Formats: sequence, C-alpha cells, structure tokens
Amino acid sequence: MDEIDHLIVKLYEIQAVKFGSFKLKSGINSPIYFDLRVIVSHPSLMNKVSNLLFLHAKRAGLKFNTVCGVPYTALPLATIICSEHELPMLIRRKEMKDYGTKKLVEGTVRPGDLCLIIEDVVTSGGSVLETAEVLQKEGLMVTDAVVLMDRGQGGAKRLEKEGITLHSVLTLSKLLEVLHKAGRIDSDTVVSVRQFIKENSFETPDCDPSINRKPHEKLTYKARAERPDTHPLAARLLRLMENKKSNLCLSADVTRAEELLRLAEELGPLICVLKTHVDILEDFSQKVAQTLKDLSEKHDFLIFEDRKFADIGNTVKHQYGGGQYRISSWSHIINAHAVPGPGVIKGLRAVGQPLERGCLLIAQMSSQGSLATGSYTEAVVKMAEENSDFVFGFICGGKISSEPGFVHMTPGVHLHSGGDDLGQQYCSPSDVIGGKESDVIIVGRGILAAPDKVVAAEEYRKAGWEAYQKRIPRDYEKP
Ligand code: 5BU
Repeated sequence: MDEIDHLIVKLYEIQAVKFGSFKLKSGINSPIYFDLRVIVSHPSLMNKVSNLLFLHAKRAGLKFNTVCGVPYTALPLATIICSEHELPMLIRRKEMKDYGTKKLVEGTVRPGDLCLIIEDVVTSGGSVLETAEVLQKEGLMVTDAVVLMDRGQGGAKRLEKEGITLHSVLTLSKLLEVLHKAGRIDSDTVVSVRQFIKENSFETPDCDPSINRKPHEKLTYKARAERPDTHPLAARLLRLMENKKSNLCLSADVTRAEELLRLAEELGPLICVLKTHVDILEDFSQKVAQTLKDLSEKHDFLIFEDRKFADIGNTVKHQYGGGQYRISSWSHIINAHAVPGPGVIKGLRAVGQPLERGCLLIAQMSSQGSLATGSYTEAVVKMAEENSDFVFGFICGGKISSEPGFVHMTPGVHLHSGGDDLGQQYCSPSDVIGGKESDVIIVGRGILAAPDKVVAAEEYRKAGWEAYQKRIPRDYEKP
C-alpha cells in the first residue's frame, strides 16, 4: 500500500467517510457521506493531509503568495501548511453579512496577491466559489484551489467556468477502489455509490438540489418556486412575484381601516405582499379582515401580519389563533423572533400549518444598534433550516442563506438614504436586491408619505424589479 492508499483506509477507519444510507437535506438518501471534521482529533493525519495538499500544489507548479482555507474544516489544514512553510495566511469569516460592514477577511490583505484556496471535500464547488468571491472582492487573485477529495459531481467544471482550476489529491473512484481492495466495502456498495454520483452530478438536469446548490441570486424566482423542497407558501409567493413582476411589499402602516383597504385596492396590482400592523388600527373588525382577504385574492398578493411573535409556544399559539384579531384566519404570513427558541415556532406551527400558512424568522433588523447580528443571525438561519416545514424565510438585511427555497424580505428601504430620528436606517432598492441579494423590499413611508402613492409604489416596484433582473444571468428566461 502506498501513502495515498494508507490515507484512504485511515479516513475510513476514523469515519471521515461512511457508507450506508444518509438522508440529505433534500430528503433523498445518499449511500456515501463525508465528514472530514473528525480529522482534527487525529493530529498525525492532520499533518499528513496538510502535507499532501501542499505537495500537490507544488507538483502542479502553482504559484501563490498567500493561502486561505474554506471555513471551517479546511481552516486548520491551511494553518498547518502556512505554519510549516512560513506562508502568510488569510481567514475568511463565515459570519453573515449584517446591516453594518464587518470585515469578511482577517489577516493582511494585499490587493493583487495570488491566494491559493484549500478545501477538504468539493461537491458542487459552491463553498470554494463563495470563498473565492469574498477574497476577490478584497482585491486578491484566485486561480487555483487544492482539495483533498473531489466527489466528481461537476464541481471542477463549475469552478473552471469561473476561472478557478481545481486540483484534487484523491478522487472518488480511487477511494472506492482502495477500500474495495482492502476489503472494507463490497462490490454492491461500489456500484451503488458510482450510480448515485452519476445520477446526482451537478450537470445532470434532474439533480439533487441539496448537492447541486447554486447560489440562488443566479436562479429566477420562478425556478426557485419550482424546486421540490421549496415551502408551498414560498412557492406561491415566488410565482406571483414573477407573474406580477413585483418584489415589492407594501408596509401599510396606517391607523384607519378605510385607508388600509384603499391602499390594498389601489396598490394591490403593484405589490406581491401587503404587510400590516393590525394592532395600530383603531377600527379593526373581522369584516375588515375579510375585505382585505378578498382584495388579496382579487389582486393576487399575500397578507403579512408583522406581529413579531416572541413568547413561549403556548402563549404565541393563543396570540396567533385567538384574541380579537384572530390573525391566523386572514394573514398568510407571520413573523417571529427566535429569542424564545424553537418552541415559538412549534406553537405557531400548531395553529398555522393546518391553514397552509408560513412564518418568517427575524434574523436581522434595520434599526440602529440592533442586537440581531453575527452568531445570533447564524443561529436563526439554523433554526429556520431545522423548521423548514413552517419557516420559509427571513426578515433580514440581505441574503443570509443559500437555500434557494428561503425567501429573504428586507425592511428599511427608501429611495433616499438616511433614516428617521427613532433609529430606522434606510437602504435603496437596488442595494437591497442587487448588492445584498435579498428577494423582497418592504417599503412603508417611502410610499405612504409620497404625494401620489400609486406613482411612488410603481417607482419602487420598478426599482426592485430592475435590480432583480440585473442580478440574474443574461440567459434569464422571460416569464
Ligand atoms: P418604513 O416606513 O419603510 O420605515 O417602515 C418599515 C416597516 O417595516 C415598519 O412597519 C416596521 O415595523 C417594519 N420593520 C422594520 O422597519 N425593520 C425591521 O427590522 C423589522 C420590521 Br423586523
């Protein structure tokens, strides 16, 4: 057995590669699973893998003056390489971008430097690409990535298209061959893994959506609506957005029911969602709710009660389904803070799911000094992923999840930057949809304070829609 064969058997022994049936996020079962994170507990293996990655780069004649590991598994590998060979390292932060401007790369960035990317396993190439994009935005050049294992699912081709050559120490065929020869797996396993990889290549049209995740800014709303793992309410919203050419949510923050219904009637054709704060209405009645529901059907928009539930499951259940507002009976969408933990979703789900409603989690806020940033936002994304049968997206400043089924809705939008004197902060529609890659702009006073609300709403609709069209590829399939 040579060095590579030894390494493969060792990876199998420490369960960095497993065979069996593993349910992927998309719901399909994979016969193979890699989890290279365990190697941090095996120091000699860490050294071996790092050394092989470095040698592979050198043998390929790669030139680089700095190194960056894709977080998190490849981070210690890059550290060992840089320490051993005295190379300057860069660390890419994985925290979500928030409303502020946090540094995304740690270390001394010298624009023009050639940065080599280190990764453990490549499937679609998405993670390498994400890291490359962050580095490139800082002015670094990225032309090559060295990976321990290319699963052979089209990642190399995809990266090549973006100008990055992928160099892989191991291939999946080699891994299967060695483990089979060593008597660790049988022929049936080899056949089933080969078949799975073939059928789930990034380039196969009917591919596994979890493996072949494209950054969703490149997918149309319609394409995202049609993915099998998209929540039915998100699918309905994404579809109607495409049909109406509108990613505008009106925040109808008015105090009289008559005014609310007039806005719904006049602006209904221009919006995809109408957002309410029912508790600021002085004259709410179930009749008002029914008329609003009728208007939502007439003009094909969804109703979103911005109630921001934030209590224990049992309490929110009553707040959502009962009381004088009976929110669940008329609002398609509600939102919740993640502060109480998943119980808040459980309580809301008990009421909303039978009615085919959906919930957005508040992952970030537009107000100055908001505490919903960094690791809090990350935890919210995780909670959403774990509850995607009822949670279908976020209130956030920009894209925070690469799951194409999640809808990102952003408040604090105005054509004129600035804010108010109570902490609100505004971004422009093009910044929110284009730069920050959100999906829906939520606009209140930008429209409500305008002399002609229909003209203003059309202006916001157009700005949001044009920013969306700009961010998707030229071969955008016109609806
Ligand atoms: P504006 O008039 O466009 O500033 O109104 C914004 C609306 O969005 C308003 O109803 C707020 O309650 C809501 N909002 C927000 O502004 N910022 C947030 O982070 C969240 C909600 Br969550």
